[in-house]
Formats: sequence, C-alpha cells, structure tokens
Amino acid sequence: MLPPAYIRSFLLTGILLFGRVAYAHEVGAYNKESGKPEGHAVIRGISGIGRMPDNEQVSVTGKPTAPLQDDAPVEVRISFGTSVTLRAASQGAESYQWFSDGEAIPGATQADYTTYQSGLYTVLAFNAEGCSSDMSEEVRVIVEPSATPADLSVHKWSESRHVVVDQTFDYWLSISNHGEGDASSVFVTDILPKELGFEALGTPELGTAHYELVSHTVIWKIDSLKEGATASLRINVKALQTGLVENTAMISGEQDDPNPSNNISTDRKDIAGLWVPNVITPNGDGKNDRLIIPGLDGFVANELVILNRWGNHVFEAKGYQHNWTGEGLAEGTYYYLLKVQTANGTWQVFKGYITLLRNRVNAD
Ligand SMILES: [Ca+2]
Ligand SMILES: [Ca+2]
Repeated sequence: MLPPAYIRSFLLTGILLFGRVAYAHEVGAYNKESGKPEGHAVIRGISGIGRMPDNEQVSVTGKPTAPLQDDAPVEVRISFGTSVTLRAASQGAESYQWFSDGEAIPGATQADYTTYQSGLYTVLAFNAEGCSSDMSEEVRVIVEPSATPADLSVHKWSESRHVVVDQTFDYWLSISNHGEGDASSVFVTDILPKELGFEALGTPELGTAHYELVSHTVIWKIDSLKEGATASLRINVKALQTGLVENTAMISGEQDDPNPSNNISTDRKDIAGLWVPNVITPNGDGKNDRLIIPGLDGFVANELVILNRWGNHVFEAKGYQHNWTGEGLAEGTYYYLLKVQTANGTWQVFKGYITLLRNRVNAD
C-alpha cells in the first residue's frame, strides 16, 4: 500500500451529475532520499459540493513503469534512406508519447515509432487514468550519409519581362540531383543584393525555405533529394534601384559532388528606371491602345513631347497621364522626348521611337 505522502485533488472537467461534482484524487508517495514523487494512484469519486468523495465510483491504478528500460540500446546507427523502429515496453500503459530532441512528435502515440531522421528520442507512457510514467532513457538515432557521390545542380533565372523600379518580379531556383547516388542534407542559399527587397517565398516543392532578414539570404533545406529528382522554389522581390542586378544561388549536399561547376548559378537582370514601349496599337482591342509608361509615376515630375518625322510637336504633356492614343495621327513612326525629375531634383532625359499601328495584327 502506498503511504499517502501527497494528495492532490482536482475536478474532472466538464462532469456534472445531478448537481454533484466528480472529483479525482491523486495519491502518491515521495521518495525520502530524492524527494521526488514515487508511486501514484488516482481515486475517482462523485460527491455533493463541499463533501469528500463518497466512492460511488472508485478506480485505483498504479503508475505505468518507465518505457525503454535499461536493456534498450543507447545509440542506433542507420544508413541514409533507411529507417529504424523504436519500441516502448511499459507495464500498465495504454498510450505513449514519443519525443525527438525534447519536442513531442505529433501523432507518435503508439508503442512503436518508426523514424529515418537523426535525433535524441525519448518516450512517456500513460495508463488508462492518464497518469504518466517517468521519461524513458534516451536513444540516439544517427543517420549516416550515403558514401555514393551525387552531382547536385542549381539554376537560377528571373522573369523575362521588363521591370522598373518599385515593381515586384519573380526569381526561380531549380535544383536537380544528376546522381549517381541520393543526396542528403541539401542546402541552397541565395543572397539577395541590395538592389532588391524581399517580398515573399513560394512553397518549395520539397523541403523548407525561409528568408533571413539580417543576412538578406533565402535558405532552402531539403533532407533528401533522390537521384534524378528535381525541385523548384519561387522568390518574389521588389526592384529598389535601377541598373544591372546580379544575383547568385549556390547548392551543396552531404555527399561528394563530382561536378562542382553547376553548383552555382547567377542571374543578371537590368532594372530600368523607366521603360517606354516602342509600339502602340490604338484599334480599341484593349491591348496597347494607349502609351502606358511603367515606372513613370515613381518620379516627382515629368514632361513628355511626341514629335512627327518633320519635327512638329503632335503631343505635349506635363505630368503625363498615360493617355496618348495617337488620335488623329497617321500610322507611322514618331519620336518621343521624355524628361523625368528624380526625388533629389535632378532631371533625366529618355528619348526614342514609337511606332503607331492601327489596322494590323496587334503587337503585344
Ligand atoms: Ca554539381
Ligand atoms: Ca491595340
């Protein structure tokens, strides 16, 4: 019989029977030397408010024994791609909870738990009353990487469309394992240059990805990339400055890589301050019917002049509203002169040709 060295009462939540309250008493004993609770029982009863349990319903259950006793191995080594099943054995246990590196593993509540990942594994046992055992001994699972080399590659590219300052656009990272073996602990990094602001990441096809603000780096981790497998990741950014943006991504894995030359990929993209289309087609089909100048509204002020081939002004605007349709003008080639004022007060001049087409196939 357990000496009642500690007694803790608690209400069983949500149970009310004809105005009476269900109680549970936890009864246990302390170990004199360690001072820790040792031995455990639960007595359940139903009583009127303010009275001791009248023992209408009583159950007494011993504490389950700690699973994974002394005979369990301390360390298990498995090779990459294989798994090991850990087994908890506890007297009086109804359910379990497995932990990896101290974190409860969701859904891992059976006596057996199968894993293919490294970690320090422990398990708790619960009896029918919900009393838990002591935490089990630890079992370390070590996954040893495959020794077969794997040729990883990364390819980085950006959207081909014109991008001006303050617009967002996408980069893509595409990775492959060309073999001959499977790759493990694959690590892809992409440092965004100062000309770009990070906006969002797509969901990677494999693994997990995040953006590290301090280092401006997209980090993409994949536990396992099988021989012949590919995966991609979309990175959405905003252009912050004009000029050529160079952006490099790198890949590495745990295995030897017989071809390091494809482990790095650079994309070069020209960010324009302005982009003036070189054709408009004012035929009412909704495509390129007006001269729309992306990026123009990012400037403090602007002045647009459009001239015909004889040098006559056919259109003039200060603070252009993207509304020139070439109305009343013949098809043909026109010349534009666009002045824009930047935030620091300086003026920049853009000039070039615009072709006006009315009755032909639309040029997008
Ligand atoms: Ca490679
Ligand atoms: Ca059109």
